[in-house]
Amino acid sequence: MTQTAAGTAGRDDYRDSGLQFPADFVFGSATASYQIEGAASEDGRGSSIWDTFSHTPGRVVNGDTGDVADDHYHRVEEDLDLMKSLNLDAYRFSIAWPRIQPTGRGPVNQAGLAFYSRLIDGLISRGITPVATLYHWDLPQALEDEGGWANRATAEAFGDYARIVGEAFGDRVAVWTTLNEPWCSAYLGYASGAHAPGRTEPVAALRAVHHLNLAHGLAIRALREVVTNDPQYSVTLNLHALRGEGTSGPEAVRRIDALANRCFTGPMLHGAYPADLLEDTRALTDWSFVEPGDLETIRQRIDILGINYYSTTLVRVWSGEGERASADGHKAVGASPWPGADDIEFLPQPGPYTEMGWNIEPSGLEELLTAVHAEFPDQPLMVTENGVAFDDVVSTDAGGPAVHDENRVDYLRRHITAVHRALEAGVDLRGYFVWSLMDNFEWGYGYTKRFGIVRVDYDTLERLPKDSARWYAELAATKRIPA
Ligand code: GCO
Repeated sequence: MTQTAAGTAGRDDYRDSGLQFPADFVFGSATASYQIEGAASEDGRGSSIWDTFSHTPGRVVNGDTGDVADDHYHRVEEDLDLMKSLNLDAYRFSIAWPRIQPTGRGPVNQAGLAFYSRLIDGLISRGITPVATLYHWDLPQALEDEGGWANRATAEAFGDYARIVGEAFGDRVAVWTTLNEPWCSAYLGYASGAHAPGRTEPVAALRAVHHLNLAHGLAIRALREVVTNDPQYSVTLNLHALRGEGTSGPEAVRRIDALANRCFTGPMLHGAYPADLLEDTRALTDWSFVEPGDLETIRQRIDILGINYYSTTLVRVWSGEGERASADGHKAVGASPWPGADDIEFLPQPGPYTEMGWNIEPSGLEELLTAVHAEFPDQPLMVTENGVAFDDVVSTDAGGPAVHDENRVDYLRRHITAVHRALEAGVDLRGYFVWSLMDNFEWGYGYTKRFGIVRVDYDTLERLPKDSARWYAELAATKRIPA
């Protein structure tokens, strides 16, 4: 996961067309429950940490909440038809734990199960493969009240929840993903406070790392016991594509690689936390919350490692002079998300930039995939998120309103070219999911950032496929990068 300083940047611009993907390569799109569903207090859904957080003044831009979001809960049939019209091979969605167990434990809310059952059946009947994520950040608030992910019992509750969902859908889901981006759950939720539950406790963040890892292992174990089809198991990580600056670059990369990447891949795929991670964080914790047997539980064979990629991260060790650079783009507002790494600088990177302020660097994706493949040669990979927020403009054409988002098409073309290059380099890569199917609630940024290939008008909730959606639909149908 560690990249060299210069990388392949500048080799060329990655703007290829006509590249052909294998016939069985999956092109899908991804969403998450809290970002699109709305219906936050309907049909017995319990409250999640994101309900609490978004309803707390000052936490989310404009005070936006997911109360209505894209109203997907009520428009699921229309959205399924939309997916079909975009020729998607697969759809990656997440299940809201508080819809299934309103307080995170105990009785099952049948109406919650019924909603996802309809969604899954609707996908299958349209020939779209269901890829279900068990946790995309909407922890039941009742579990946070007991300590949240800093608390071991949350991982155990997650195993029970996985079993319930596995019993309900374990005859139909093709790919199970335990967690989405546990890095964000742990570090943004418990260290920087930029995400729910908004805590700024570095030690709690490291405990959360471990309990999320444990939750992953417990969930796969529970699923394996109850499913009746032959699904693939996976987890999705936002592995950081790191680059080092100057002579301290390699040391800074090693430190952040341990906190960002190897703290998950270590226990999940090698069966141990990296020694240097334990050493680097020694002043904060002795990691005695890792109990005997945990590492065996966490290390489960997975069929797919999901990787989310948006941009690169440039680091060096702070010299101690002047102001410490903290241009850590990935949603890191608030306190530092990096426990024990206060001396690491996050440097501004060359543009162009997206509306999130993230640098656009397709070579980072190619390098990341190649590096992960080199470390885990037998592990099939999937890009489970990649995409871009831009300030879209609705133009009124003769044929009606349209969004001519050439910039998004360009971003997708360049990153899908990078994916193709990784494939050619021998990486065992099975698919690519664009983030996102439609504009949605972008966490701390509320509705101000539009990642969709389909526009959502937040007044009328109407869906309008952008030009990028048409481009992507052609790619999905032909498996060839359109001109
Ligand atoms: C993530 C999440 C998505 C985000 C997307 C854009 O990567 O943070 O999986 O929920 O919306 O990444 O920030």
